[in-house]
Amino acid sequence: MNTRIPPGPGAVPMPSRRLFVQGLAAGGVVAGIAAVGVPQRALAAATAAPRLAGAPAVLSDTRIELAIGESLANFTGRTRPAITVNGSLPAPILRWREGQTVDLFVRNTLERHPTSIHWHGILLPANMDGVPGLSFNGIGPGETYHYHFELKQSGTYWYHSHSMFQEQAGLYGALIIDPAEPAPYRHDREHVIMLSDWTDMDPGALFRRMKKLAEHDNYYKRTLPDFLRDVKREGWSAALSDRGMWGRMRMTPTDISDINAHTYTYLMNGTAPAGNWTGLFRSGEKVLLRFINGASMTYFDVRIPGLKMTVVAADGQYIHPVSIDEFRIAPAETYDVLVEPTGQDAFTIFCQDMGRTGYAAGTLAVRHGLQAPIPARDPRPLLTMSDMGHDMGSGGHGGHDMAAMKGMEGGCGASMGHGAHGGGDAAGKAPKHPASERNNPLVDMQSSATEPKLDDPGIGLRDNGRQVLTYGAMRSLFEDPDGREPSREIELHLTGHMEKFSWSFDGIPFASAEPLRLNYGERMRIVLVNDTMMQHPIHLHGVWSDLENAQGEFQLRKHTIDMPPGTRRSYRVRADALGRWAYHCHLLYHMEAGMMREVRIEE
Ligand SMILES: *[C@@H]1O[C@H](CO)[C@@H](O)[C@H](O)[C@H]1NC(C)=O
Ligand SMILES: *[C@@H]1O[C@H](CO)[C@@H](O)[C@H](O)[C@H]1NC(C)=O
Ligand SMILES: *[C@@H]1O[C@H](CO)[C@@H](O)[C@H](O)[C@H]1NC(C)=O
Ligand SMILES: *[C@H]1O[C@H](CO)[C@@H](O)[C@H](O)[C@H]1NC(C)=O
Ligand SMILES: [Cu+2]
Repeated sequence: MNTRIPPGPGAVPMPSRRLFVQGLAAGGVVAGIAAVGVPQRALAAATAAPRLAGAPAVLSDTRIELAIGESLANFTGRTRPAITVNGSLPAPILRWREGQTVDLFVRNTLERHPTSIHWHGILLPANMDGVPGLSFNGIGPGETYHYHFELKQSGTYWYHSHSMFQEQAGLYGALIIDPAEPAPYRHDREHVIMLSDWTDMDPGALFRRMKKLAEHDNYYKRTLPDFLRDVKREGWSAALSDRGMWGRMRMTPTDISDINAHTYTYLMNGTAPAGNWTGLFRSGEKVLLRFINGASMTYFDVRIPGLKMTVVAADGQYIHPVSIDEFRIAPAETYDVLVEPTGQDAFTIFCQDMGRTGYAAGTLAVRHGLQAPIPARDPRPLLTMSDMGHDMGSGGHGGHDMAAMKGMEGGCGASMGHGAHGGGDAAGKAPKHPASERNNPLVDMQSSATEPKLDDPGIGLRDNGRQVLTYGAMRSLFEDPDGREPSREIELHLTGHMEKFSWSFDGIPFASAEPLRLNYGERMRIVLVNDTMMQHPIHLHGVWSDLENAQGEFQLRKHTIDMPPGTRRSYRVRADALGRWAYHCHLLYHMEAGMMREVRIEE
């Protein structure tokens, strides 16, 4: 039986969406709030206030004072509180040079709440990493924390708050480190392109809504008409069994992301689509675009119609150049791409969300005031049983996104035991689930597929006629910097319960989990198995995550490893940084819901 749902004609058409907020052309921070200000009065005053100049856009001193505070932002027509760095959203770009030592004095001017800054992907001492409770106690109101570290790397990174939901409220910025040695490519100019998601809601209230009604933003349930269309195409029995299975798995095929454009306005460099953020070029120039996904919950699919992109770095680290038309960027990832715009005065940088509910967009142009057409969003992708790691083992065909179902344990599996005899070698190994997952009320899914799927472009990007970046297509420009074979292996399962909006590793949420202990100096392997139906970008602080290929060889150095549904991926870690480090899903609300561990590197 074929359980694949073709993404094209079968996809649910986009209803007209009154809720999709394009944002305001001139949206952004409108006023700072003095620490002593009365919020109500400040809110009223903000309507008339001019847009603040904010901090200089790029800060390059090695001794910098940054003030974290509350500002008022108006991205949608409503004035809402935001958390900013020196009144700027995104926070100012920090730009330094490899080998420099920097001193940052971060002052908390918030009235009541502690804050923090984490330097994402930067190798530094544990007490400089900025995670309250692990690295330090956080920065209390009125306090200043002195960050002091040496820059031992180069590339495109970013920084953000690690306190509660402050990242969602605006506390994120780009961090660029110029290399000590010349880059392996040439470029004439560059732009930092920071993508993010903005909500008018109080981020804490949004989290509470997720706990209460996790499917709030996913009301594209398949309806009777869609079902009848399926029947026409596939026949009754296929359509029925497909629908029945989705019901038992408690997920509609259109559940791609937890929160989408019904809640979010997507921003490019702090600008809503209506504001068409513009980066300039001269025809024929080589332009380096440093893409950073600073969103709390949003995967973006990025393309520039009319331009090929050459990816030259991933997560700040050089790779062998790859020429593509489109890439998916997970929260916290960065990609550096080269483009050579020519023949047109303007090109649209189009970044649709993975669920195809909205987009961030901006323009590359020869001068301000130009715009190229904005493409239509792709059809809404539907998850396949294979995406869920629950293929029915139709055997034989299917290629990259087919993984045969093996005997399944646990809830959803029990209802689907149509005895599959996996599709031969492509079937992979049946995973062994940790005992803590069994009979665990916080775990509603277990997977049966165990493929790295490094060559799979991902849900909604397969066979779209464009060349799409995959992890499999990227190789670090250098050999394994450690060289040793891993001496041991830790397997962790990404687990969750959709309706409870409960997320964890191995079914154990952060609050009740023991730290993972690594021995100082060891080279070890982490194997992640995604037992949920969602995609999770997993970030280990303090050390690199050296992704392995399907043969277990070093392939790609990253700081954030994306884990699509239906994948098992492994990476090597050199435990060369003593101390307590955070290890978590970089979807902010998954982390807050418990998908986090402490990693302790000790002698
Ligand atoms: C938000 O900004 C828009 C456009 O600048 C303006 O028309 C609107 O009045 C502002 N809304 C509030 C509540 O300040
Ligand atoms: C945003 O884009 C503008 C225009 O290119 C630039 O001047 C500014 O530095 C950028 N700011 C941030 C925070 O990225
Ligand atoms: C940020 O704001 C603080 C407080 O107003 C100020 O002392 C500091 O110089 C500012 N930093 C920059 C880089 O402008
Ligand atoms: C954005 O595009 C509009 C319409 O083409 C134009 O009026 C506006 O000036 C553009 N903004 C910038 C920053 O180029
Ligand atoms: Cu997650």
